[in-house]
Amino acid sequence: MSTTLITGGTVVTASGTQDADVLVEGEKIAMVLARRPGVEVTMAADRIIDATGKYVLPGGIDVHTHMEMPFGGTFSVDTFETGTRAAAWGGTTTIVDFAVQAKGTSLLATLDKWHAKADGNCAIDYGFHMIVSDVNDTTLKEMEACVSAGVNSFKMFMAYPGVFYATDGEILLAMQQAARLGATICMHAENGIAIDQLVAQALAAGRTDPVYHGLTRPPELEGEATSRAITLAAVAACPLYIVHLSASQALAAVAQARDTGQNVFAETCPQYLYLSLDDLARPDFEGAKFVASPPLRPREHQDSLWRGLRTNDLSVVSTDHCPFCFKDGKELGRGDFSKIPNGMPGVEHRMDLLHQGVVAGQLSLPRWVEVASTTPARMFGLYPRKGVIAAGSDADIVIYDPQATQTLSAATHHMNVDYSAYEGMQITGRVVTTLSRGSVVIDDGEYLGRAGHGTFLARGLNQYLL
Ligand code: DUC
Ligand code: ZN
Ligand code: ZN
Repeated sequence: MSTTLITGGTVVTASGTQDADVLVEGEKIAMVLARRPGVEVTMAADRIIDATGKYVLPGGIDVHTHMEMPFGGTFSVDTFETGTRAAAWGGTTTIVDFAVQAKGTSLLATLDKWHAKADGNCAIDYGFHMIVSDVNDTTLKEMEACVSAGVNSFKMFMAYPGVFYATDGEILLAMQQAARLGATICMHAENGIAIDQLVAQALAAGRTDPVYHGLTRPPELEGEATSRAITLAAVAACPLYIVHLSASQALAAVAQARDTGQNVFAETCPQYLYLSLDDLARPDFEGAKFVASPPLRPREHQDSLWRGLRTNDLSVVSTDHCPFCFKDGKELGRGDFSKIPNGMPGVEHRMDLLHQGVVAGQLSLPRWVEVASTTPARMFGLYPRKGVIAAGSDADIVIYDPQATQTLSAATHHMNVDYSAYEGMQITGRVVTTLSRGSVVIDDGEYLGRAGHGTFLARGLNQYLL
């Protein structure tokens, strides 16, 4: 069994920092040994990595990605191969992607299809959530088989009538079944019925630019849907996880539910922390690069999201990575914002953008690791195999240089998409080395991984349930 010793670094976990060396044996962490002044311990290993001056972190876990996702007649442009490679460049060592049930098809056939897309192609480990678009007796039964197959979280949509949308009654049925199974319902909480009316009104008035994507999906309709989802989850006694939360109204609803002790959790994404409606309003159709749902919000929402991350009303940061090229992708919506494919690239830059939050004083170092790795692992049943630097855990380890600087750009990123949402942004901090289950995937500007190294992760219970 090959051994690697990471020496001289500062191990950062959700519970604090420690000057410690980390010994890896095969795919697992064998030992974390604190360094004490005046005490010298020598250990032999096949490979020594000098992490002096660097952070040693548990690999990032991005629990919200869409590789090769069908959307509006097109597909998101990162494959499992290109998307997981880009993730590794940015220090993410696990993704949880969404299998998408098309209406009229079965959940289990959908799961097989997503396994076929990912199997043999991933550079890092991966799991799946299941998107339920069709609630009926068969799907409700199949949810149990999904849980047995390691997929114990189901996404539903209160948006996109006629596509993914589920009625309140259907949501209630799925929540009751999830409650029986100990599964979590992940909710896209926007009032799609009302939004569709606003979209029709805008288009009829000739308001076709990308900014109207944002203006026809007001934050109040995210707040309303979030409250409704929380109420339905309370009635069904079902764990609820609000995905891609963007609006302070939605956050207030989550905070209130959590104060009552309900099993309600929420994530936000870097785009809601750093970008705003002003980006959607960029001229010459450039705003299309920023079309995602929920939309980017007016800047004042950002402060409440950072605060929510500190108070744990927001407990996870994922990316909702769903990239469409500008050319031939976003351009499908020239002259009609409602035809712009919804989604933005981001899987590569989550750890860096959150580290920028540490630099700016928005998050502590342990909280950075907690929202980017440890809590996602616990929330989606991967802990302690993932999400921590401890003996017995998978050796998914990132060596991060907090002093390095970089400029984000499509010219240098590794995602398979022709633009960066953060073009020109200066970041302090950078991944130097990424290990996935003991294998070096990224080292000093070089990709050393391989498609097929990543394995499917059957996930267990949400570890936060009260
Ligand atoms: N919701 C997502 O989570 N991803 C892409 C599109 C959407 O609406
Ligand atoms: Zn969504
Ligand atoms: Zn998504």
